[in-house]
Amino acid sequence: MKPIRLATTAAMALTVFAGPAAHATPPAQADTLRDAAPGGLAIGSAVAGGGHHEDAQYPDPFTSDQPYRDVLSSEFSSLSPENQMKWEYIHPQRDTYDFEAADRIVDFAERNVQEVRGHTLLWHSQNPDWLENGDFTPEQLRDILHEHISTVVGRYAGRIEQWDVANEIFDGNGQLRTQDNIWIRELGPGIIADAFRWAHEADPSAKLFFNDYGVEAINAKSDAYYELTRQLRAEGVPVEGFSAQAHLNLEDGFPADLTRNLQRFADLGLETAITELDVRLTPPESGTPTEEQLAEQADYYARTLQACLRVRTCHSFTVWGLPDKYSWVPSTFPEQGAATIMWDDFTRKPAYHSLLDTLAAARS
Ligand code: 9MR
Repeated sequence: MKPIRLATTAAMALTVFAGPAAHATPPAQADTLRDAAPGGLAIGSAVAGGGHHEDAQYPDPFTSDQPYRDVLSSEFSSLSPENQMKWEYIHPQRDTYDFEAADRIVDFAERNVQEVRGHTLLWHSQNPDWLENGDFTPEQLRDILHEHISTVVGRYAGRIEQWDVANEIFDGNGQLRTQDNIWIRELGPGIIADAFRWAHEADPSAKLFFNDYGVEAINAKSDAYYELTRQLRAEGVPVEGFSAQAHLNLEDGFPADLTRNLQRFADLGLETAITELDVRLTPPESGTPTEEQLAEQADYYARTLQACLRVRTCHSFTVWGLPDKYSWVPSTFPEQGAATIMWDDFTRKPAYHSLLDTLAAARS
């Protein structure tokens, strides 16, 4: 599914039916991110639900907040379930799958001509207790993972553009998570290749990704991905993408070599993507970010988008949710927040405008 091409077709049809007068008037500046994006670049958002929302005052924004749904459909051409396809939600008991929330998102995306990024299949976190504490033999665990991947990827075959097959498998030093990742600990690193093979069998059309945070720059962790993807591809394993989540923090500085880093993966023949962008900051005591913070945040958003625009294989650029009230950030970093591109009433922050302007500039 290529929604952007459809959008272009719709725009062309409009020009045709608008008659000669339309040619005299320059096309209006696109006013949403999805309309402003150049052809071939999907602009996405995470869809809130599950996870930290469970204990928040907003139980399920996706089913209860119509203005939120309107923003998701009007602004974005790609959606990523923030939690709804993770093991603990989609596979709550060994013999039970719960596809309700995930189906809702995929159906919504289809109605609104949006791509979907599937997230995620092999991860150390948000696994159900029955799995983590199940005392399974290695053979049983292998069968469980195989069945899960075949079932979940197979259910949405042809409807999901990109899958985060393996999420966050390396630590900050570029070492495989051999302790906290149940799959790698119990089955060894070879299970990673199998996960990609099984996903490919279940949906040959989906692009299969490694996805992680802290890999925006060239560093030990992104080097580890570079080596692993090179090796797996040489062995014929269907690894097709590398994505940087991009959970940025004004206090950490901007990863200035982001373009160069994505480019080296593109040079290996991989798709690249930005999958979970947000830019957190520590507001002053009033709780409201300063003008300077908002301007700097806008600059981080724009520079991340520019990096994606510069790399030929970067076809997907996703922000990790909005508005601030639905962001995961304050539940994890209590002093920080204001990380998204919209205020709580869905009005646009400077960061939103910087994305829109960057897209408009890329098109012209
Ligand atoms: O945003 C997600 C939040 O609602 C969950 O509580 C949290 C649990 O780990 O996961 C968050 O999403 C993470 C994503 O799945 C993987 N990359 C890091 C994201 C932020 O923690």
